[in-house]
Amino acid sequence: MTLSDLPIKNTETAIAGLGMMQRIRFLEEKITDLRKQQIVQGSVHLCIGQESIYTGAMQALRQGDQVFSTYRGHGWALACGVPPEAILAELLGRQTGVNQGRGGSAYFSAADWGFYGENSIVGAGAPIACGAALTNKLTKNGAVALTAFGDGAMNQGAIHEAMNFAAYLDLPVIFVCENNIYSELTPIAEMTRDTNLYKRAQSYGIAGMRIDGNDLEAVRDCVAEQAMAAREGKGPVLIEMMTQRLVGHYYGDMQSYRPRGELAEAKRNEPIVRLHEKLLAAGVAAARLQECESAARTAIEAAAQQALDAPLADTNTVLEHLYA
Ligand SMILES: Cc1ncc(C[n+]2csc(CCOP(=O)(O)OP(=O)(O)O)c2C)c(N)n1
Repeated sequence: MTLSDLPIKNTETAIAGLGMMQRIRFLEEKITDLRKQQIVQGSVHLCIGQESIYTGAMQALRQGDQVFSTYRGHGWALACGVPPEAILAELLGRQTGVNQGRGGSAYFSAADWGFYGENSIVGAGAPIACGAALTNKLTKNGAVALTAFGDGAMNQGAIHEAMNFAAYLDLPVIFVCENNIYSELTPIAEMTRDTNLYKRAQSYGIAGMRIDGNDLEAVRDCVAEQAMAAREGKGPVLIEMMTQRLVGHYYGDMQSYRPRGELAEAKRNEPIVRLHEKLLAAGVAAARLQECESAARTAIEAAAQQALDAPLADTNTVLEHLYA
């Protein structure tokens, strides 16, 4: 028996988690739809299939903690509490967007909700998270910084520098590697000799572990335990969360690099279906779960309408917030 086969521990928290995962899924599907119609423009990276990572981690963190994601960050933002209408308005270039349309899909931030931002430079969020964690340590504010990145990013110099720096100074950083087994279109197994990425933690003298990232409770429990350790001054940790994206690397990616059958297998293991089945097995009524799904769908539909009805960003303000 693995951790993922264990029965649900806390039904109400799991139902809340299911609702958040569904909101993320419907948000991403809505964005896909808007991108298809070219109402949303430009590059879009979706996190469909990886929702349990954001939801589980944010069920474990607390107010005041800081999150740094990659360009695949809509799910992190929503799980941090950023309102969906503000995320959608951002992607639609509306005045009501979290950054009034300046950030778009891949570069927005919402510090009021602890979401310190996306970053399209692979690996670049990790050193910035170290800066936040250094502040946390020096001011003794009790907060932890979580930085998330992909398996491909593990081969970036910035990640190495950040882990070494955080380890040496015992900084409260949770390094989350969302291992979806591809870096853009290249499998991780074709880029590195040992694909057990969590083992690299040992060389920095910090704890490292691999967990099932598609299991909401496994993610929540692991992040909760590691956040507590970090708050106690025990330093950083590397958590490798195994997952799969169920869509292309970016919108429009035909995924011809995937071996036959891989996607079908990934769909059988996807986090929303798995949690749904677990909750039914735990005796939760199907009608309750149906209500949960309908509420998520209605919330995202309403948010999209609100965002579409909002005025476009004011181009006269384009030079605001520039420092040079
Ligand atoms: C420094 C840098 N190098 C290359 C790129 C181009 N690039 C964009 S996404 C990506 C793949 C990253 O893969 P991974 O870290 O596994 O994250 P995932 O996209 O799977 O979430 C690459 C190489 C970039 N944006 N930044």
